[in-house]
Amino acid sequence: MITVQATPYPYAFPPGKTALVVIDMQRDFIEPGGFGAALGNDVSRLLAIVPNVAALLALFRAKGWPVIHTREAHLPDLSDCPPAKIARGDASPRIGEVGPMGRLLVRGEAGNQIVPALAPLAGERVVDKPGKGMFWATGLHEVLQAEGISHLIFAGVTTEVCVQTSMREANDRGYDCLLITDATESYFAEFKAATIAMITAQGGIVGWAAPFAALEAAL
Ligand code: TIU
Repeated sequence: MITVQATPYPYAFPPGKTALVVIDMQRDFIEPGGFGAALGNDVSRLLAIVPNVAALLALFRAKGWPVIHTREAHLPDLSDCPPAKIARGDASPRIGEVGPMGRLLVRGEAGNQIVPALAPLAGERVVDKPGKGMFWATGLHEVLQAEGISHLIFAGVTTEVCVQTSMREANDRGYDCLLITDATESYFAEFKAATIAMITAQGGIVGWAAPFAALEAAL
């Protein structure tokens, strides 16, 4: 076991049974002209964590540990997108509408690709998920169970939406989860802080949190 100094107490993980999960570092959320910007958000906050996520990826790749990338992505006919999800919003463009990087949150479109600096390597699993969480309608739990994965280390965006939803789904499925606090970001600083506080409260009711330096130090 490797032990990371974390909140609310040290996080111990078994190498070989631990995967890095990089949530939705796709152009739709990170770059101007994507879905996140269409919702009225300042995407520069998210762009700023790309170097930290790259460092985290480099660490896992150097160790030969498993890496999973997710994308929030729907089929071109939107048959995997609940009508309520498409309808949600006020005046902002809808999922499936055409934006500067192609159709918003649709598989295969330019905006749906992971930013080049964090591009998946051959052999790294890429999960297209129609929900905010990584387990709903993806079959991922069964795959991870077959591979004996018991611990998940999280990075990506946004902290309180797809990262937190995925962490909560993972926690309910029995995974021990660590969030790397400087490799995740929200469009809202207060939401990021609140998410970290709420997942680690009550003795780690959802999981643990630690900065990248704490993981590095543990190795
Ligand atoms: N809007 C927002 O904060 N997030 C999302 O819609 N998806 C993800 O977090 N990936």
